[in-house]
This record gives sequence, structure tokens and C-alpha cells, in this order.
Amino acid sequence: MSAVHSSPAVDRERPPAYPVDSCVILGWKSNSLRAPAAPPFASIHLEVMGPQLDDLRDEVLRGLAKPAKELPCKLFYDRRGSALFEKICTLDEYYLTRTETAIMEQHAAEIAALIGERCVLIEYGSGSSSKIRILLDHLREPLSYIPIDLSRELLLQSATAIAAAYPRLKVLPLCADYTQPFVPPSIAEDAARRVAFFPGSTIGNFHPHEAEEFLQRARELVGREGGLLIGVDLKKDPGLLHAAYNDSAGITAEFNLNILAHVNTRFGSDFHLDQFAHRALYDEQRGRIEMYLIGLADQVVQFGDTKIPFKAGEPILTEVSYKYDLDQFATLAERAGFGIQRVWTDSAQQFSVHYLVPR
Ligand code: AVJ
Repeated sequence: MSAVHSSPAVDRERPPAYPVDSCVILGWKSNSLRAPAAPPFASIHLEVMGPQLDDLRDEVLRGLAKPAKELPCKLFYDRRGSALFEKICTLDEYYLTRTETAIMEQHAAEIAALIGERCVLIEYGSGSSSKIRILLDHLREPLSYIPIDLSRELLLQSATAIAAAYPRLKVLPLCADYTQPFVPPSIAEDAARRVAFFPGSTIGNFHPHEAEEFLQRARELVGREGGLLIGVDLKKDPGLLHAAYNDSAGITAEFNLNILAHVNTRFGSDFHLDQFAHRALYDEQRGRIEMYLIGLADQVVQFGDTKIPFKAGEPILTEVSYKYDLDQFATLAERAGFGIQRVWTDSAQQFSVHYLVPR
């Protein structure tokens, strides 16, 4: 255990659950009603539970060895990729973020009432932790916030900002790959319920069977009394969908290509970014966006000891983004042991936010 404490009295009551690697950052924490004007600061632990570099490397190699090559979309989010994604979220064509945010803002009081007081909030893929603020601004006495993200830097930065803005909230960031089963930090407090938050329609990045398994694990995580607040993008005019993933400023193309730069720095491969092109299409039959990088020439990419041949025109699948009907999503949720307590959409039915509770 290599935890570094700068403030000795903090977190005595919560020994880290998995001593993989842990560090402490400074943030404002206080049990008093007023934020302290001066130290003592309390520390924030960043719990890190993989994935190990080797696991990720194997996953990447397996994907590139398939007859139809693919890369895991979680690798989009290195520092530059996360910044590009934030930029995508502000684009006119990318209706998802502003629509979801508007739905949450409009119904924040009702959502907060459903969640109730003294909850523990767990966010999958917290990124910049901006949407959770809508909840935190309306919830009654939320006890703790567990943001889960793969990007350690972003997680630390966002967790620190949340801890500073909400001094009474216990912030317990967890660096983990939530697409794999993981052990949540033990929460010993007298919380009324655990509520998981999965915004952005990131559920769409799972294939349907994976989405069902993920929802089952979320159901187990939140327990009998818990809930899941989840954003789900809806089926709509293919033209609008196509535009959302082929923006005119070319940010999505940059975001897509950046996965190769990330793979290069992380695993020492030698993808040439100028030898691949962005392509996104909507498969109406399957109800999903498919995002590809298309090889522009015959080429061989060196990946460690492995040589990976590419033909001109050959695609690498980098992301799928499923779009749902309300009925279709309800069926999926039910199969995973959830019932829909409430669903909100915008007036144009572009996007939906669901509050799911165990059935
Ligand atoms: C936040 C993962 C749901 O699929 O729309 C944005 C990611 N990909 N533009 C999505 C993304 C291309 C986004 N998710």
C-alpha cells in the first residue's frame, strides 16, 4: 500500500479496498456547513484498479487480429481525445449533450425527488464531471460521489473540482474500466440508497448483449433500494444522425484518428495517422452508428513484435453507437432486472433520460 497522506486524520475509517496503487490529492473537504477559509484540507484518495497495461495491450492486439479489425472505443479518451470529445459536445450537429443537459435541467427537481436524500452517487465514465453538478445542485444531502473513469488525470482534476465546489460531499474517485466487472469502494455510511449515473448515451457503445450484462452489473451494484439514471439516444432521421458523427468542422474525424496516436504512445506502435481516414455511417437496419478508420494504402503496422498488414480501403471499427426506441430500451432494462420508474425526453424526442429501479 503506497498511499501518501498529507492530512493524517482523514479516511481513517475507510481502508482502501484494493491496494493496487493509490495516491492522494488535496481538495476542500469539511463536515461543517461553511467551507473552511483556510486549511485543514482533507485528502482525496484516487483508487486505481487497472486495467493493467498488458490487459489493454492484449485486448488491442486481439481486435486487430480479427478478420474485421477493431479497436476498443475506450481508447479514444487520452488527454487529447477527452479534450476533442468535450469539443464535439459543443458542436451544433452533436445534439446529444445539449439535449440531455436540457432534459436534466428542466426536470432536475423531479429527478432529485425520485433519488431522495442521503444518496451515494456512482458515475460511470465521469470525464469532466460536469453533468453530475445538475444533480448535486438539486439533491438533498447527497453523501458521497464515486466518479469512475479510465483517464486518471481527468479523474483527479474533476474530482478535485467537485470536492472544492461541494465541501460536504465525500468524493471517492475510482480509476477503473467499468466495461469490466470491478469492486466498488466499500461505502460504510448510512446512505439511503446508491444511485448510479450513466449519461451521454454511452450505453450505446455496448452491443445489445453487452448492454444487458452491463445493466445487470449496475443492478447488482446499486442493490434493492438503488436506482440508475441513464441517458439514452433515440432513433431519428438518419440525416441528423449522420451529421452528428460527421461534423463539418472535422472534430469527430480528429477524435477518431486520435485513437491511433493514443495507441502509438501507449503501446509503441507506428500507425501513420495520414494513412487513415474517418468514416461514420448509420446502419438503419441495426439502428447504430458505426465509426471506422479506413486504411488509405496497403501498409504494415508494427505493434511490438507483431506486424499487422492492412489493405487499401480496409476498415478498423473504432466505435458503435446504438440508438434505441423507448420500447426497445424498456425491454432491455427489464431483461436486466430493472423497471422504468420515469422517463423524460425533449419535445422533439431526440434523447431520453430514464430513472430505473430494480423490479
Ligand atoms: C459519449 C460515447 C456516447 O457515441 O455519441 C461522439 C462518443 N463518438 N462522437 C457517442 C462519440 C463520436 C459518444 N458517446
